[in-house]
Amino acid sequence: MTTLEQKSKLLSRWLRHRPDAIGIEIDKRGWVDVAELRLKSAGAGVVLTEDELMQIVVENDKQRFSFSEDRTRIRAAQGHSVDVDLKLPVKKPPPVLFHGTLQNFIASIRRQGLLPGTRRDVHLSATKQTASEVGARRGTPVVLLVETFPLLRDGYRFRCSDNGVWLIPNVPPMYIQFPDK
Ligand code: HQG
Repeated sequence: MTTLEQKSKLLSRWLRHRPDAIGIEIDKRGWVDVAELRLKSAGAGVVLTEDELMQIVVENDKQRFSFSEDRTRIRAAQGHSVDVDLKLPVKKPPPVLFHGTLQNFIASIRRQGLLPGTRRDVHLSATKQTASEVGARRGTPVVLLVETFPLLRDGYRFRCSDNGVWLIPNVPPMYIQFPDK
């Protein structure tokens, strides 16, 4: 039996990284046809009823998924590694944003700045607490601080996903404040 949480994780994987795993098509804006998703998912042995899908979207702790207005399509709000452009509008960020990471990455981040890795963008959080939780997924978190005004002044643009994650293509080291220790 696949639990709802497992189904939600599979959905993250398919909609962000591996549509090919079940043969669904993601359009340029990240949307997948719900009927096709349900059909292909069932074909791969994971039955997603309409109610379950609705529950996954509505109750997801981070609001990771959105339906199109007519509910015929679904997409992940952020975090893609597949080549999509969600066409999120540019938005003015708060003065300070945070990035949660691990000590092991700090030397590299000091040299290269924040890079998106396999994803489309670097993810920044509006609160220190959220950044700390992002870092804590993998170990003891280290929270970096990013002042947004100097980045805006220098031509960088921010976007914000439907679920409140701040996105930027990269952040060079000179804009990052590292903890002292
Ligand atoms: C690190 C979760 C070395 C970066 C969260 C991070 C988030 C570098 C890791 C979302 C580096 C990439 C994304 C550099 C960045 N050298 N390491 N130059 N630049 N890094 O998972 O931001 O639960 O791709 O610090 O809530 O950790 O999946 O990114 O540690 O919003 O919905 O490279 O994933 O959302 O890791 O997390 P990730 P992230 P979900």
